Amino acid sequence: MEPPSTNLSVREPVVLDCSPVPAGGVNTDEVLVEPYELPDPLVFENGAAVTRSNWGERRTEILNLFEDHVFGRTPEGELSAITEESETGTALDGAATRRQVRLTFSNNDRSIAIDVLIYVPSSVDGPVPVFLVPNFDGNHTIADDPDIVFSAGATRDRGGDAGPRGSKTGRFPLATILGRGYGLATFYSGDADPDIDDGFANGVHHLYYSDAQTTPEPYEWGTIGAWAWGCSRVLDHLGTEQAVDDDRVIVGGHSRLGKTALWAAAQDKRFAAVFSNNSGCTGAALSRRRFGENVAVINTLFPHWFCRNYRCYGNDEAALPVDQHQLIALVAPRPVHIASASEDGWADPLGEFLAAREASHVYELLGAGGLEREDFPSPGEVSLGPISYHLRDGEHALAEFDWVQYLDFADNHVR
Ligand code: GTR
Repeated sequence: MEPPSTNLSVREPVVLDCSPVPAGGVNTDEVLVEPYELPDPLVFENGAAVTRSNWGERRTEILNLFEDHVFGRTPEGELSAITEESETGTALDGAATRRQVRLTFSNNDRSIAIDVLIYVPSSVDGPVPVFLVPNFDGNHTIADDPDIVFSAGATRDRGGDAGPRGSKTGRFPLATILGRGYGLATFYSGDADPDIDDGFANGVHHLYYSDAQTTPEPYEWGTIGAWAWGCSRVLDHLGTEQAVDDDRVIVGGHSRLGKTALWAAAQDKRFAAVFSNNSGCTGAALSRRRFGENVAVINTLFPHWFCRNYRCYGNDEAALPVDQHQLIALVAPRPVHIASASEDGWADPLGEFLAAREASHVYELLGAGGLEREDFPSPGEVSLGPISYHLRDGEHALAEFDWVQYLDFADNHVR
């Protein structure tokens, strides 16, 4: 049997008709996980076998399924864009150069601005590899530094009070990252689209609406799609920064932004690698396990994150045409690091590990290796293969321990 044609220009809209189910129970007992069968990334939807030479077509097929049923399609086309420098200075007692730029995008009589905060180590000659890691709470929260421009978007999204400077320094151990010779770029995810179920009133969606459109179609992007789009726009900008090696940008994120990082790297092959920290449901964790947060729950709590079609799979994960090991596989053969925390049952650590293991089949087909262990690790154990995995001891968090593993991973696979 021949692989199907995957011509993007002739794709029909996909509009599912269902009554979304309300959030039901949540299982956190491994014994109660029911048997499931995963969709095989190495078999086309029409049953044809996937080979190394036709993986590109299967990749497109899987990507299209994630677009139409999970994250929504990201619109194509460039917006009118302006870049303004906000500030350049030194940071970390001279160990780093800090740059801040504002990217403004306009269309349909609307505009949005993404403030980008970039650090590069002063001690390194030449362009450096950079971690691009968006933040939840505003750029001013990642370090206690009065020169960081307050995120205006965070002020808007939090009723006028964007919170104190430096409240999230634990998630961004700058001295550790820069001391290892890497740069860090970050932006407030709400600059691309606020994390609020408000009918997409303030984000990038409006800029792409066609005539008279007022909301995304059921198969069009939600907020995670907008955050991933923001990652790609910041990558565009990093390509203009002389101190940055834009062939070695590792996109990463924690939790909802860990889901985003995987979706960004899946869509945009310019990202050299990705880390996804405690990303859980619709991130790295297998949906069919229904352990911890599940599809009905996530669509009830965060209806704006995904495309509307995804709501049809609440309590019906077996009907999903994809599962999350295939999201990881979309990154192949680029290096990917998945991480869990031992007390983070909501994100299903075992489901994250199993997805990484299942994605290995695609990496192996492409000759890239894969996850280098079969058994679920004990807390503190790290496996640094082309698909890396670690299980940190403790709660849902992005901690210094996690960063040290991501830096080792980058040393091994990106540098
Ligand atoms: C939780 C959500 C998770 C995860 C997390 C986070 O409330 O249920 O899917 O994304 O938030 O982003 O911190």
